[in-house]
Amino acid sequence: MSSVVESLKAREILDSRGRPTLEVEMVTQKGNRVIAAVPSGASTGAHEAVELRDKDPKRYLGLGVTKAIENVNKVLAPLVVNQSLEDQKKIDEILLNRDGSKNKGELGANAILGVSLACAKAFAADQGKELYETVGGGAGVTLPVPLMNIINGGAHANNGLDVQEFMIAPVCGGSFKEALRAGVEVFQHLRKILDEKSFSTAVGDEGGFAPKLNGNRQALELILSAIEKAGYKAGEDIYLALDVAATELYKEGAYTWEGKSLSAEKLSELYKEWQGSFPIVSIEDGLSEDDWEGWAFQTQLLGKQMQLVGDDLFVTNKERLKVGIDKQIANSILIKVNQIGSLTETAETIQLAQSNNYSCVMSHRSGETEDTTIADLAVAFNCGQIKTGSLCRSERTAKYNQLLRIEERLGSKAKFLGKKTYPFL
Ligand code: 2PG
Ligand code: MG
Repeated sequence: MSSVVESLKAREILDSRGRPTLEVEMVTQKGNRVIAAVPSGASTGAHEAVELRDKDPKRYLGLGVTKAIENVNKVLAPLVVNQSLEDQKKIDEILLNRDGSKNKGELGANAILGVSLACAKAFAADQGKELYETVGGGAGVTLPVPLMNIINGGAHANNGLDVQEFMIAPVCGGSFKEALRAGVEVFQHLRKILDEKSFSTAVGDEGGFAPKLNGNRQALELILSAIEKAGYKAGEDIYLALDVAATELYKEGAYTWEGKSLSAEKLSELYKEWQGSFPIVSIEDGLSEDDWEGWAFQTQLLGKQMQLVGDDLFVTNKERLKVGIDKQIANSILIKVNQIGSLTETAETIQLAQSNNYSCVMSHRSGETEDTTIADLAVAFNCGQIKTGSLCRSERTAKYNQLLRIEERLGSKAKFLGKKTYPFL
């Protein structure tokens, strides 16, 4: 019996911030039932696909998603029921054509993505396989280096830190499982250190600690102490990574940084100086989403010695990535399924990046659910890196736990590239 959609429906559920999002439940003619939930960002890029919200102040402070749900149930479901699940590209084409807009503003990227991912999951279920085994032709064997966000700032906390995410990248241990353990040990030591210094150990949106510190540099120093206390070597076993999310700091041609106004050049030079003191291997959104000139300068200055990741800059969008490749801007792209809004387009962007030697970092959103799809996608597309938050809060650890299962299932086929992920090291 071939794999065909029997029925689907969307419903309103809650994300990890207690805001509504939607999930799509799909049943196949073979009788398999799957659910795909859609994540949601806080520091969203202006060029992301549209997340459709009701804007009805009487429900969930305007954040309800009943319109998007109606679009799934009344508009998309009739087009998808009875479709074969063998050809994801064709299904996504049907969804995109029905929307017809450039930014999915007609039906909502949340509506379209929910259906797109549910189809992929339903197909895997019908094959009796895991998602990572069917997406990308089943070629996925690479377990990602996890970029773990252990101190939260920016739009994800209210501690006044400019940098949104202070991450560790454990490359040690020879497997994802051992790298995960190293990360957890550092996280637990960081908790102790913060506690001893009478800093808050409460966590931000992505599960990293959110203490009120003297400045961005102190966050890096505390993390280095935690790495040492945990018995690892910074710059050998574990590297540091940042998501500055600088779009949030940008106003009228300058960046507000620790109370001062800095140019793109000055901010880039500061990152270079930091790299002299800290083993920073990757900086995401070091500059703002439309500051192409600044990005060109930064890439010239730093692009040979570290990973420069475009998040708000590229928004998982093939067209924007093409511009970046042509102008030689950045050397890496963050991949967020809901920034672009369908699985096929996500796959195309990854392919474009990989064939132009841009690394890919599969990523969660700050508003997540228990859905673990991105863990499978990271492996399926051999991204080599994943960013899925800290080592607490189940919506974050769920993805790590899924990667443990995948690594175990892959057995001797599993690859963990560790330090080789960063060829410039
Ligand atoms: C980011 C993300 C995820 P948000 O900026 O990279 O960490 O945050 O989902 O709030 O955009
Ligand atoms: Mg980001």
